[in-house]
Amino acid sequence: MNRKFIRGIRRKHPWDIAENEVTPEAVFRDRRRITAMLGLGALSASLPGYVQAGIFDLFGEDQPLFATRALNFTVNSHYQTAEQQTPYDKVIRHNNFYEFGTGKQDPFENAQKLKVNPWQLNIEGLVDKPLTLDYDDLYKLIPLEQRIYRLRCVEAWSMVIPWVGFPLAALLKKVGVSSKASHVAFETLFDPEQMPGQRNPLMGGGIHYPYVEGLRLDEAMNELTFLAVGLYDQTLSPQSGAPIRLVVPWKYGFKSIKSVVRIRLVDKEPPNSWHQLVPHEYGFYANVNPEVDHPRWSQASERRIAAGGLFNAKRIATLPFNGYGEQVAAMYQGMDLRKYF
Ligand SMILES: Nc1nc2c(c(=O)[nH]1)N[C@H]1C(S)=C(S)[C@@H](COP(=O)(O)O)O[C@H]1N2
Ligand SMILES: [Mo]
Repeated sequence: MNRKFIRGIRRKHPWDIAENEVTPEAVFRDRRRITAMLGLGALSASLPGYVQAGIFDLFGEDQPLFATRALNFTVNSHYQTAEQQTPYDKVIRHNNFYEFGTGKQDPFENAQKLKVNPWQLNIEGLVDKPLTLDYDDLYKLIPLEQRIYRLRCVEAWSMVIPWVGFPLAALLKKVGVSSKASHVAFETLFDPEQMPGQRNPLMGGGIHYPYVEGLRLDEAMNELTFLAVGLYDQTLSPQSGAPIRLVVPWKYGFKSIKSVVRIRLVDKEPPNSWHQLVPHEYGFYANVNPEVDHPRWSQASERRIAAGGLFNAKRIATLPFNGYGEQVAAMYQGMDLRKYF
C-alpha cells in the first residue's frame, strides 16, 4: 500500500495543503491498542483495507519512541480553559514540522531519534548581556508553569494544549533588551543529517531552511507569548519542537517555531519562513482572523481536534485573535489587519 495514498490527497505543490488531509492511522492510539485490535480477528477484519495497511505500517517501523520525562511546574490559574483538551496522543501524532516531512504523521514517524541533549539556545543581538542556555538551563533558569492554550493552524484545524514553560518576557528581562531593538527573530536548528526535510527539498516542502520566525517587540513581551519545554506533564517530544519551542496562541500556528536555537533582538522586521515561501498567502503578523480568508479557503471556522477521532472533529467558529483579543487587540489598534495579515 502506498503510504502517500494512506495520508490522503496528493498535492500539486507541497504548500497546497488539503484541509481534509487526515491520517486514518491516527485512529490507533498506541501499540497496545493495536495489538489488542489485531487479537480481535473479527474487528480487524471488518476494518477497511487502507486502515489495515496502516496498522502494518506502524508495526513495520518498530522504532522506540523518544524518551520524555516528567517535569515539575506550577499551574497558572490565569491561563486555563473549560474547553476539552486535545488528548496527548493526538498532540504528538498530528503535527506540522516540515523538517521531518510534510505529512501530518511524518514528524511522529521521522523525529524520534532527534538529539536534544546537548542543546544550546543563544539569546543575542541588541541585548545588554547575551546569554547561552544549555539543555539543563532550559528547565531551571526560569520557574516552569502550565498554561492551557488553543493552537489554531492556518489550515483550519485546532487543538487545546496544556503547555509547560515560561513567558518569553521573563527570558528577555534576563538579557536586557536594548532600546534600539524593535523586533525579535527566532531560528530553528539547522541539521540536515538529523532533519531529512532539510536535505531533501521535496520532503521539506520547499521551505528555505533553517525555519525562521519573528515577532514585533511588543508582541514578544506580551504576557501570552510563551516558550514551552513540555506538554501535559512531560518534556516535549521532538515532533512537538523539543527541547524548546515558541507558543504564540493568538497567531496562526506557523508563528510557533519549534526546536529553537537562536533568539536575536534586531531593529527591523525579520523574515519568516512561510511568508518567504508564499508571500501572498502568509503574512508576517498572522493574527488569527475569521474575517480574512486564506486565498484558497475560509478562515471563518476550524476543526477542533479533541477526543473522539480526527474524523468527528467538531467544526466550530474561529474567534478573532483565537479568542485572546482581550490580551492582544490593543497592540493592533489603528492597523489595517487585512493589509497586515
Ligand atoms: N521549525 C518549524 N516550526 C514549526 C513548523 C515547522 O514546519 N518547522 N510548523 C508550524 C506550524 S504550520 C504549526 S501549525 C505548528 C504546529 O505545532 P504542533 O505540531 O505542535 O501542533 O508548528 C509550527 N512550527
Ligand atoms: Mo500550521
